[in-house]
Formats: sequence, C-alpha cells, structure tokens
Amino acid sequence: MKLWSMPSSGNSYKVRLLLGLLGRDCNIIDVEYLTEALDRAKASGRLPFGKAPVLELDDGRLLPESNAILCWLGEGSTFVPSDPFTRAKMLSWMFWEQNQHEGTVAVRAALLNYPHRRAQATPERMAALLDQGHAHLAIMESRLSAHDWLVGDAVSLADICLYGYTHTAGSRGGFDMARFPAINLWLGRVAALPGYRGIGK
Ligand SMILES: N[C@@H](CCC(=O)N[C@@H](CS)C(=O)NCC(=O)O)C(=O)O
Repeated sequence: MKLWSMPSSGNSYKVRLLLGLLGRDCNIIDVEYLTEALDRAKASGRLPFGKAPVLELDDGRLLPESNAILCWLGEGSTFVPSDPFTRAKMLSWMFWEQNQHEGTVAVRAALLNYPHRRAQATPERMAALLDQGHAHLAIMESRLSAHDWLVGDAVSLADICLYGYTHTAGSRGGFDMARFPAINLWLGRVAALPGYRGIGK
C-alpha cells in the first residue's frame, strides 16, 4: 500500500495517524505544496481529484478523500462502532468536519502558514474565520464536556478525523484554545492512544 501524503496537511495526517494506531505498514510518499513531487503525482494520475491524500492499494486501485480512506482502513476495527446508529453518528461528525469545521479551522491555519495563500488573508476574512471557527470548536466542546469521545463511549474514526486539524487549531490557526478545556482533555486522550504518531512523524 502507498499513501500519497502531504506532510503539512491535517487531511493527510489523519490517515497517517490511523495507520499508526492500527499498526499498519504503508509506503508514505510525501507530496508537499510547491514541490515537484506534488506536480509529478498530479501528472501521473495518482491524485484523481488533484489533492492529497490518496491511498494506492497493492493492486493499483486509487482511493482519494481522507475520510473515505479512514473508512476503508478502519473497516472491521474497533474504530468503527458496531451499532448502526452510532456508526451513522460517526459519519455525521466526519461529514461535518469536511463541510464546516475544515472550512474555518483548517482554512485559517492555511492562510496563516502557507506563503502561497497569504494574499487571501485579509483582516476581514481572518476575523470572520476566527469567529466561525470558535463557533465550530464550541460544538465539539459541548459534546466533549459530557463525554470522553465524539460518539458512543469509545474512540472512533470521528475522533481521528477531527483530531487532524483541531490539534493545531491554536498553534497554526490562532484560535483561543483556552476557551475549550474539554477539547484539550480529549486531545490528550487521543495523543495517549497506543501507536499514536504526531503530525511531524
Ligand atoms: N476533501 C479532501 C481535501 C484534500 C485537500 O484539500 N488536500 C490539499 C492539502 S490539505 C491538497 O492536496 N492540495 C493540493 C493542491 O490543491 O494543489 C480530503 O479530505 O482528502
């Protein structure tokens, strides 16, 4: 198996994290922004949607979209709840991560940290992203104030998925994480899981 993976990206990192937690071997190919490796991967057709991550199976099949990859790798593991409703709730968080949380928490960090995005970081946009991102983090805080994990009573793909960008929301995105004590405790629970690896590993 090969993972076409962007080292700096939370979407790629969440897949690397699950691979570590599952103890699965995978050949990780780095395709960072503004590198020839990314251009080559696109030109080779390995990134069907033009984005990383993409999982390339041993038989050559390609699976794009980070959360689809999590579902594929997590199939049959304890990271996918056996109860159908809990499993569907896990997917609710994962869809929400892509269509709400990423659009504020990850985008603000991208505008601050990627030189090729800085021109889009107008003061108005950054202020709006800060407010909207805090509102999204407050939704997670509300759940985690009363529960250890985002769904059910055990860690699931929802936690791995949302950890990807939430754990750097303060350091990269400039969000005020002191407002979210339950999220901070949850971040610690994820980081204590056996097989955990950090974004730089
Ligand atoms: N919805 C996709 C988003 C993937 C995505 O936006 N990847 C970015 C890095 S975070 C990328 O590869 N960008 C390369 C480019 O736009 O040239 C997923 O979750 O996998």
